[in-house]
Amino acid sequence: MSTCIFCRIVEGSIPAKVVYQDEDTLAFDDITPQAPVHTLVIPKRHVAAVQDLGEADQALLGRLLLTCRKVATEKGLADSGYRIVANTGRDGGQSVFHLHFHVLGGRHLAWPPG
Ligand code: DGP
Repeated sequence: MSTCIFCRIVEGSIPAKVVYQDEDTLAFDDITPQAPVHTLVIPKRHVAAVQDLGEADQALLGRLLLTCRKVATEKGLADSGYRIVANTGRDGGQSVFHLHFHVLGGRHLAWPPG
């Protein structure tokens, strides 16, 4: 069994509120939501962070962003807008080292981030 929390969600050994999935990507609601909509979009294959992606991952990256778009649309954010965030590494505030995009919306999101 994997030691990575998000790999375990992919395997189904940790429960999650799954919003969408396809062959390569999985979307599930964040356990500590920071906005009315807060969904995480991950690759099913383990990749630790954006920094670990390479040229061979172009199609996967496109698929991940299209899944973010699909989640945002299905959650009713298409007109109001939303934010996609990929915290990367220590200074980026990444706490789970399985690549994920946060899809946040349902309220006005301040800028710049802290
Ligand atoms: P980051 O700090 O960018 O690495 O974001 C990790 C996010 O993952 C954080 O918002 C909380 C969420 N999270 C951590 N563990 C779990 C879990 O077991 N289930 C779910 N649904 N979300 C989790």
